[in-house]
Amino acid sequence: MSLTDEPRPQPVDETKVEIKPYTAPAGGWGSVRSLIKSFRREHNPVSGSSVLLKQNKPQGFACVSCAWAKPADPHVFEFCENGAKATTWEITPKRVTPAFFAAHPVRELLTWRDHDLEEAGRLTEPMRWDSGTDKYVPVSWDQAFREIGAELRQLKPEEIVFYSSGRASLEASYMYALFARMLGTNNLPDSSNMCHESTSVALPKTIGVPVGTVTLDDFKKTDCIIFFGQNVATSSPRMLHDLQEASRRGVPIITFNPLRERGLERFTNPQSPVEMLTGSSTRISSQYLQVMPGGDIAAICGVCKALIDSGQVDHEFITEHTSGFDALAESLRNISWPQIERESGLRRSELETVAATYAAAKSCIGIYGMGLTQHRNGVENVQMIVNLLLLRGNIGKEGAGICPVRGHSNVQGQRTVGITEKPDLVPNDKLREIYGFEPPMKKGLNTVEACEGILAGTVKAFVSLGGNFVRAIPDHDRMEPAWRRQRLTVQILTKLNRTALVHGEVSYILPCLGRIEIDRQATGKQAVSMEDSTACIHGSWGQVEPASPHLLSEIRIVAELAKATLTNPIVNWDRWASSYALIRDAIERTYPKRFKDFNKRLFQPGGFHRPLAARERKWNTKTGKANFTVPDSLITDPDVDVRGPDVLRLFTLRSNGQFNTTIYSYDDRFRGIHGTRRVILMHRNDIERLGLSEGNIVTAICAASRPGEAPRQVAGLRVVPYELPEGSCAGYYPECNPLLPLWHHAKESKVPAAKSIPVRLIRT
Ligand SMILES: Nc1nc2c(c(=O)[nH]1)N[C@H]1C(S)=C(S)[C@@H](COP(=O)(O)OP(=O)(O)OC[C@H]3O[C@@H](n4cnc5c(=O)[nH]c(N)nc54)[C@H](O)[C@@H]3O)O[C@H]1N2
Ligand SMILES: Nc1nc2c(c(=O)[nH]1)N[C@H]1C(S)=C(S)[C@@H](COP(=O)(O)OP(=O)(O)OC[C@H]3O[C@@H](n4cnc5c(=O)[nH]c(N)nc54)[C@H](O)[C@@H]3O)O[C@H]1N2
Ligand SMILES: [Mo]
Repeated sequence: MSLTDEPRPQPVDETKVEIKPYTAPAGGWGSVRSLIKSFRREHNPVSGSSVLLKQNKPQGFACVSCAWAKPADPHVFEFCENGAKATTWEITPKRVTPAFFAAHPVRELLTWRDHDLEEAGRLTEPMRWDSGTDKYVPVSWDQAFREIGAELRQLKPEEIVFYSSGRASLEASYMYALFARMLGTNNLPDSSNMCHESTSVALPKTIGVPVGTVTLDDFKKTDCIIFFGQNVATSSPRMLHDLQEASRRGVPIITFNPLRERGLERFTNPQSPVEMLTGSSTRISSQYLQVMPGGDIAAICGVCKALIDSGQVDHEFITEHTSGFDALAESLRNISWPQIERESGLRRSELETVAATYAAAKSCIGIYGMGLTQHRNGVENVQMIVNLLLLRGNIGKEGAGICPVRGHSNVQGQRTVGITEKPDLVPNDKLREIYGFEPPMKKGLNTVEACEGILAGTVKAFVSLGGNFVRAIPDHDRMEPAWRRQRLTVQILTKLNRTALVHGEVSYILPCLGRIEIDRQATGKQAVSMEDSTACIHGSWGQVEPASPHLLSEIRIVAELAKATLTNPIVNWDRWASSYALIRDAIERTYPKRFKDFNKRLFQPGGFHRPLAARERKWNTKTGKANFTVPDSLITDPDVDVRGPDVLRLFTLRSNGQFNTTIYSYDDRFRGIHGTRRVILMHRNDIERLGLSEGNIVTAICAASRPGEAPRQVAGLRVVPYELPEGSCAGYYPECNPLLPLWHHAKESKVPAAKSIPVRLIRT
């Protein structure tokens, strides 16, 4: 199908658009009102609220929203506005049944918006696309597995991709990765390839572990927090409790973010009756630096330079524990303050203030999110934070450490149990020893490479364990037509989304249980487990009746796919799918240190932490030390040659009314944007300079396209003045993804550079 006749979602009715500055703190009554609205919308007032009491509790279920840590001594309501929205969204009484698909051909559904597709409700039965009627029609589970198995067996293993979004449990993910490897491929890309892969590349090289080193306890003891590019009130709101406690102790919280995010300024705890009644709030950031997007390396260089110049580094730690300090110090001497100021967009005095606050603190935590990882130099960004922390010995001591805030609730855990395209991260010897097969040693495809394979026609089948791949990736207008040329697409989902509609020649939707639902197997009710952002592993029990009697668990679906596809039945997949404790035993055998006494420790209050050498100041790096890194360049996109006064640097954002491609509503409360997502946030001076006015409708065009490439553009964006640096602008993900070229990604990690897209705006 050509680009021009691809059905597109209809724009939302914009008669109710309202844009007004939000001045209240995050949380508070606004958060309660927003929750009540979402309960009403899903018609789920009673069961919703009783289920919420079980959220993030021992013997309860782990929230399906973000990956923030769950305390051992939970609050009465251990959930936030967005966690509660995610719960009501999953346990909605609405259903997408075979009758729904009979009434709506796929071509029609392609005109539905992301929000409307998911809002239609939970999928209830397995479906197969019928080319004659262009509808999804019911298929029995047996037949679906048989046919998918037959299709997969026809293909070479390297032609098949097994994607996972980061929600599936440790048990399901372990089985899924094992299945792919037994078939003969490491093609196991996951959502973290678009997210924290820059972390997974940077941290092992510098501190010898692939994940963050802080625990919740460190938040209680820290003296200083530095926060880069993470929107806590929307993306991990439960962390606001930890920040609020720190702020009350007088701990400085220094924020680097181009946008003034209200949730990073003040917070009223909706679970505190006193704060709610008195309308009081706590400050979050003590210093807010509106860095230019992509300017963090320059900014951190400035802070490091100031520290070194004033002799405020921890020489003892540096000598004993690190390597590469002299090279870093030398390179910082050669970087001038005017260069730093130009690239960061910040003043020398502001960065010197940061250095002074940091130097006065005995311990410091460095927190970061997508604002750092989703850049061409995303890996160097993370390495710069490590530099900053190492200068004062802030790794491997109480109250200190590095804290990448992960996205999906089990994205970190999936990597821990084998979801990776990199064979050197897999315990291949153990797999040989336990299962007696030869694991594939060829590197598999990550997300960007899988897309390249789809464009080139070398990827012929795509199996998704959750997620909404075609909406999450860059370059929608090139990827959607290519996606259709695949032979087979299989989506294991809870809700309908566009990825299932832009199907291959043969296509299946396999509906699964959500984590909040009771999972009954032959040996009784089953628990599953996940790992949070602090490398803490928890169990989770489903609480509500399944959305449909026809749903299977993800584990059962993976088991059946493996049975139908693999010709060599080494594993007794049925036994595993009947008793998940046996899968946990297998995980423990494969990773004996990480998962010691897995079944026994699963439900201890607060979960259990996997061991991390860097927490003990043991450095599993090539040098045996923690490594400083010299940044290659202060410039964000050194190899993307676009200049000109009319080029703006676009960074894509999440709203408070979405979880990734799941759009709960068209309201972004903290940013004061209501009734639309088709906006472009701009500095007032840029609006004027470019001859535009507030409320104009513009088309954004990617300014970095290569010769011969079709123009990348998104039309119908409303100009909204906002507090962000001149020369930058912001818009929502996934609406802006057609502007992001597939090749515009972090150099080593290949995370799409969604926070720095050069664009021009044309008035329409
Ligand atoms: N409610 C909700 N929660 C979520 C999600 C969701 O969509 N909705 N998604 C989940 C997932 S998968 C993830 S990965 C996380 C994402 O959570 P975040 O890491 O918070 O991701 P974003 O919202 O994309 O943007 C992060 C922030 O980076 C800032 N920023 C942009 N560019 C730069 C820059 O160059 N430098 C600096 N310093 N800052 C910059 C933006 O202004 C924004 O405040 O949240 C998870 N939790
Ligand atoms: N421009 C731009 N692009 C981005 C980003 C950005 O900041 N800017 N962020 C990137 C990031 S950080 C990420 S993580 C990706 C997200 O990419 P994905 O993880 O692929 O996308 P999601 O939107 O989280 O997936 C939502 C779908 O998951 C399914 N689902 C929900 N719960 C379950 C479940 O329990 N089991 C199963 N099997 N399915 C379930 C539902 O059917 C739902 O439609 O997007 C990336 N893309
Ligand atoms: Mo993510």
